[in-house]
Amino acid sequence: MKSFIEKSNPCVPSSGYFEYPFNIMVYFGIMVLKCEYAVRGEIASLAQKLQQDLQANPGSHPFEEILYCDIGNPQSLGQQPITFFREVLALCDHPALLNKSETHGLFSADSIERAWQILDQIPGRATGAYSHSQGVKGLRDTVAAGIAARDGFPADPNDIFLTDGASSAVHMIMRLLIRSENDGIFCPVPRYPLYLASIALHGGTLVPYYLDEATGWGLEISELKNQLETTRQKNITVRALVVINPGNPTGQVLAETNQREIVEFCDKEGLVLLADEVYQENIYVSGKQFHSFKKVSCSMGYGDNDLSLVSFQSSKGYYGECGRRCGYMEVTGFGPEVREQIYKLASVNLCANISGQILASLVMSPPKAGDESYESYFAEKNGILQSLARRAKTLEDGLNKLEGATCNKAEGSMYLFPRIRLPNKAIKEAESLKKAPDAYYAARLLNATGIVVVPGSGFGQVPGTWHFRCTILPQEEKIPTVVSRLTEFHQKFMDEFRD
Ligand code: DCS
Repeated sequence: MKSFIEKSNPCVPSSGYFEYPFNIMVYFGIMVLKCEYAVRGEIASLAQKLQQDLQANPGSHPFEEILYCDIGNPQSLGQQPITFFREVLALCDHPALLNKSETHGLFSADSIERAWQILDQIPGRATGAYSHSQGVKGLRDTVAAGIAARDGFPADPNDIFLTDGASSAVHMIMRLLIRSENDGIFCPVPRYPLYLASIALHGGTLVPYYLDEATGWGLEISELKNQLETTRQKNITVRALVVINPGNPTGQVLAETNQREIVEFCDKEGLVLLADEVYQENIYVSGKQFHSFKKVSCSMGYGDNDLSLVSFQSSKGYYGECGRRCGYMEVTGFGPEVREQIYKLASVNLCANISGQILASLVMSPPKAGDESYESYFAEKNGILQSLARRAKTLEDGLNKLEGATCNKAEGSMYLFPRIRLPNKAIKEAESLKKAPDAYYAARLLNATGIVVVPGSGFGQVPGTWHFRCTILPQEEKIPTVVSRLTEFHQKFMDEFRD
């Protein structure tokens, strides 16, 4: 039987994109073909294959286990969920437990109380039913109250859209903003690949602005101005600016003064500010603090009609509930006609999953002083964050000791993004294999050590520079092994290709 692709009709007119085989173009949208997502790329597939090899044939590779440093997925590497979150989720999903006397010995009093509150907010107390497309109103009230408590400025539940992770919120906004390939979205380089993928899927143009590695991945307004001017000359209308704070893959935390400049720039140039703040609680260095763009713009006196701002939050955070697909976006500074269109887009998906919606409300309103869970909640949270800070430091120090490598601090988020200076011979070898040099390095590293990282080329980087992204997430006791295996591999690699 012929495959799906082989059955394609060769008579379909060409769209002018010659980089894809003609028969593939016939069946798949060009936006899909142009979409790339490096985090689940070639290296991830190789890791999966090696994992299967090790299971089927222990001893078949020079390492016993795969050390995943590629994806920001803390619970897949053994991080334990926050007890309070899970208790409330379990009780909401199985309310019959609330009427059992044993439950009071097993669950904390505040998780029982919170579960009742949440169930009362959900029509029919049914967590298996669709909700309002923007999310359950009572849960949005809680999220808005949490934002107001965080920022010291009011938040309106009608501005909150609960979503299946931050990704679906980002797609929704790209769909809204992009009308044609003449619409551009400013994105940092390097940046998390979701933005490249989503802009491609929606047929727009990614307009890069470069973060300055030499100043700890600084975001310079002069760079934004230059890139904006160049882009306008190409007849591209830049509609929005994406800022990822804390950064992925770069790990930097923006200073408030810098954020003020960014707000002013967006205001002056009429850009929508897309603030990706999914790592807002993952901060590891004293002297750095997270400030939401909502707070910064409010403190500058910007009112609702002065700046169009969308802020994204997610189930990632320090709690690492990635698979729960919880998220929200807070949408301010748009007129009612635009809001109506956003609501329409949300309705096309019917609603976000209810567990994720509940989790969003818990993340933004954790236990308070006096609640039974208060102390254990903070002990769990601080335990995770302190361990991540130690892991980040050990890895950063190890990476900075590699020949020719330099690595900025992970001030926040979950990643380090070291620059590696590869010998010319290694670059030539990679090119002869039609691979980006950092992808070649990452594949060699994986085959030799079982360590999985993501090549820098998937995030964008200054041409001619090479990097990789390494998460700080392997269990703390495994971090020394990651450092020692990486160090040994790197030295051998450099020696092999020394000019
Ligand atoms: N924004 C940033 C900066 C991210 O890092 C991620 C996920 C998302 C949005 C999407 O989050 P949701 O899970 O809420 O959709 N980060 C990916 C990464 O870099 N590794 O794992 C996932």
